[in-house]
Amino acid sequence: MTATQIAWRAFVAGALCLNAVLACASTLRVQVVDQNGAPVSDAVVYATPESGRLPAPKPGTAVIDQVKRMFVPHISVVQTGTAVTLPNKDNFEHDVYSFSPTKTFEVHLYHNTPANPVVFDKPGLVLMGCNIHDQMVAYLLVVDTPWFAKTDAKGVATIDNLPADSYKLTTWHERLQSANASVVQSVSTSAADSAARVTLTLKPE
Ligand SMILES: [Cu+2]
Repeated sequence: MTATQIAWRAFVAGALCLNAVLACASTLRVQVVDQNGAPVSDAVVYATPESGRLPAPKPGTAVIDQVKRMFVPHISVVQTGTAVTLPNKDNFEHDVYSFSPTKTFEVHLYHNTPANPVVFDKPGLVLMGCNIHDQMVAYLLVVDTPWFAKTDAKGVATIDNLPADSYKLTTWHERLQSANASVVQSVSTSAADSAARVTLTLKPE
């Protein structure tokens, strides 16, 4: 985009804002890098309004598969209240459990898709495993905000439909110094799209 196009886009977005508050939402693009400046994939980024005012929750559903003795995806992020189904795509049984205080559960030895999803009703980190296959590990981050994303292979997380406001931007990655650690910084968004950069100090793989 040229400078003129950017200016025009900001102007149009600003004009829309005068007409309807909802039109003020924009996209926040977050670049996550490590201490060496390398892009970090599979980081979770979420934005919480500094005011603490969140929209009424609209919890949805999510899926974490088990494929070839692995959880897919390995990292997930959902809004508090989300019902997560845990289909077993292997032709042998898994026994999925978590001892995490955020959600303690066990889905006993099963094939196919369990009848009942697991509802994650508290925010926090959930570490899941399988009682049969010790190498199976998945992380699920449960967050109180609808504005979250995971970084792609280029270390970029894109949060869409983010109303213009001041936010606490929290970033989590499984290789931070402790599992419950996160990096928090402030970011202000406007009617135009905005960008942020987050640097994480990660343990070696
Ligand atoms: Cu298993």
